[in-house]
Amino acid sequence: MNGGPTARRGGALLLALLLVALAGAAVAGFALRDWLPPLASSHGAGVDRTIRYILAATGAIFILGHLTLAFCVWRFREGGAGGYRPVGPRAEWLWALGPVALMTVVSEVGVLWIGMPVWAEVYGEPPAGALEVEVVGKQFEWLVRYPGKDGVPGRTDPRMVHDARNPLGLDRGDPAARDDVVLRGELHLDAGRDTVVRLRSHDVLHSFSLPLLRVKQDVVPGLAIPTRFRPTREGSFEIACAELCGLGHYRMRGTAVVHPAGEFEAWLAAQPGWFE
Ligand SMILES: [Cu+2]
Repeated sequence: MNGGPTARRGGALLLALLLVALAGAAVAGFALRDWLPPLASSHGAGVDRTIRYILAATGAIFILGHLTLAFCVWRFREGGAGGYRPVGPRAEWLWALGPVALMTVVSEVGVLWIGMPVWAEVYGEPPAGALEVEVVGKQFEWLVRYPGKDGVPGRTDPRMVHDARNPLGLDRGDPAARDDVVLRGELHLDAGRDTVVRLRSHDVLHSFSLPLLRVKQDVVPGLAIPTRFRPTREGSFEIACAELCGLGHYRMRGTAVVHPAGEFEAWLAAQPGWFE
């Protein structure tokens, strides 16, 4: 059903306006509020910068695309001034390859340029004096271990794991293991201090996520994966599992307590070892 020239004109105009309105609504949705949660780590500023860059770059392409589409719908409508003209293969290639080249520049050049320094901060060599802590994911909780007063993490053995008595499988026979501090669902950090969290899993894939600290790292069975960050604000922050890991995934949460600068060591010294 084509309708008369007036109906076709009205339809083209309506569609063009709808496309412009969609683009406008998308811009308003992002511009009316800041979607990123408050920031509580130093490298997180770089993560936010990367996210905002991608949003602005792809957003500009999105708007440009919609305006071009709206223009073409109106200009080349049936019976309109532009009329319908088939394009040659050269123009088709240009329109196909142009966006690919543009997206390559946006994603490969821009993201690498802004993101690589952040990557180096998260996965580079930790500075001397960094706080080292182990976090183990298991269905469905986070286990946290500090090496204790001797500063040496003790041996663990999967055969010694007992859900209530020895969740980490600490080897009682290893003197270094006796003073290891083990906590369930509670990670304690020192404000302003570089921290390296070594991540392990007891069962399946998990993902260690501290949204306000912009930390998210997959936890892979068989690997000990370090992730580095420096908390900048004291307080309590949510730890979440960001990888669907089973029926209880939704309740695999914990709390990261960031102590005021200088108070962490006193807290740690007051914690008894698991076998003490
Ligand atoms: Cu999980």
